[in-house]
Amino acid sequence: RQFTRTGNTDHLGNHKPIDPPETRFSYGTAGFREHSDRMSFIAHRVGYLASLRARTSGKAIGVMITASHNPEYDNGVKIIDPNGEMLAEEWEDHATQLINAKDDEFATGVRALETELNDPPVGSPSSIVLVGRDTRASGVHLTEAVQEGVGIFRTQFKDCGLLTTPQLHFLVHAYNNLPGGPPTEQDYYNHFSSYFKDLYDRLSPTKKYTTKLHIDCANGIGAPKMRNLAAKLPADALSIQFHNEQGQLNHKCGADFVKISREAPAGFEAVVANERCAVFDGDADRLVYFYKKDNGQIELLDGDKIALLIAKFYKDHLAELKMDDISFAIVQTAYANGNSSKYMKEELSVTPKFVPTGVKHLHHEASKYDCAIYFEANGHGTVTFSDKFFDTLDKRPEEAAIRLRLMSRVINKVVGDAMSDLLAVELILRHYDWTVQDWAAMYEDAPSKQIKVPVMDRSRFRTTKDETSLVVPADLQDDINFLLEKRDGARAFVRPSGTENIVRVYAEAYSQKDADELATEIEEAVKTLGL
Ligand code: G16
Repeated sequence: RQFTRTGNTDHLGNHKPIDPPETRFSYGTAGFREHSDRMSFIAHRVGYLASLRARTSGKAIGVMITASHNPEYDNGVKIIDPNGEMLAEEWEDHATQLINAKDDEFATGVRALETELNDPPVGSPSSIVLVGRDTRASGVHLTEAVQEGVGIFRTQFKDCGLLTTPQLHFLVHAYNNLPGGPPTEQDYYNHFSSYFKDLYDRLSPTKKYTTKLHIDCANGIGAPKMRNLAAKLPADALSIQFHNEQGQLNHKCGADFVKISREAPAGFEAVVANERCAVFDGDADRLVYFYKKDNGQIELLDGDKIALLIAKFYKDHLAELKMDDISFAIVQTAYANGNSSKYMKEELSVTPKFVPTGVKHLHHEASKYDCAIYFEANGHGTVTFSDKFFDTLDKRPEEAAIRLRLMSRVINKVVGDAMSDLLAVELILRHYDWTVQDWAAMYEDAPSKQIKVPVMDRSRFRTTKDETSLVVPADLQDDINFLLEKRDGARAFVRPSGTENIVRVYAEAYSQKDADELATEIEEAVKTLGL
């Protein structure tokens, strides 16, 4: 078993050298993500890099082994920084350099990096790499590859086993920031369930909100972990029916499937119209909701709708408490539905900030405010808070301040977390005594269509910084502009994915027919290029 570019061994023991040898890898939207048979040498080098990050910070660092919403045969690795957030950008550059080194350049690359970082101490008791993995079959083998990489400079290593991605973020944050011994998975359940219970106990009885909830677990790690969490919630708070706990990961189910296809997941055939359904993705860091309508179609409540529900709760409370000196923001990406941004401006008086795709960009922007809600339309998101936010709230005795404080603990502030976001959504619906239909009625989505177009080399597509226009291929952008000129008020863009070998086509128009046609015409234009 080897973990080099030329001696790359997959989890079945097959020798799969990287071919062609000059293949370049980049730390994409969410770390390195590839077919799992190419991941071993990457995981090994990321293990080393994480240990270096742990040594330079003298803290715990996380390595999560997951390809999240991608198919089962893919896998990936991403590094979690000491505060539980995404890896700092300069370290992404170190990672890209190191992973792309040829085998005979690796040792020199390591030496150069050690020198650049002033030879950080070896063997510090506080430096440790915590590794978690989702349910993919290749995860165990990749954990071993990370362990060997961490071992190069004898840094401590802890295999935390099967976890959701946000659970590992939580553990890393807790390890470095909270008193007490090393945190455990149980601490995660205790934390979120106890704040949920405290807030739940303060809410009035409901007339319209019902406790019945279906959850699509995407056949992933969210299934056992949500069961663990649910077992600790007050018995009468939620009556959950679990679906898709054991089958093929993300196959015809999960948040990405439901968001893009706008169909109910497999396994929901018997669910009746109008019942509230929540959907996780493979590693439970995304959440969307839907319900079946009487006509058999689904009404999707995606990340934008979740953002607005949470934003309404925060805005209402901040207004009631007259906390005018708290800076507040909502952060979105180009995929946000136009009507969600319009609602924010017109109904909540908040002009959304736009950043490129990727939680790291949203989180970074959100952190500039005392309280900021960020969500990608695909269901990734959370709320961030400053110390000032909590300090101000701590001094306020009013019921609204207590509710806001508790809600802000129910939310996993370091990263988007399907399980904690679900608890927040359920409490907010209960607070307003809303049905899922009331929530959906906040605004009507502008008709939109997203298509994934497989390509041979997605690096042949490059966009402007705001991702709404292609720099190359320029001809394709000309074609898109031409198609847009024919449709008043429409918008569309093409962007290469950072997680799959596809480009994403997004189109929005006045009617669904127009949005569908526009997206299909752009899809054809992409395919014609044959890139
Ligand atoms: C990851 C990122 C998200 C991003 C998504 C899709 O999600 O964490 O921020 O929106 O990929 O990215 P792209 O459009 O570049 O493929 P996940 O759930 O796959 O980890």
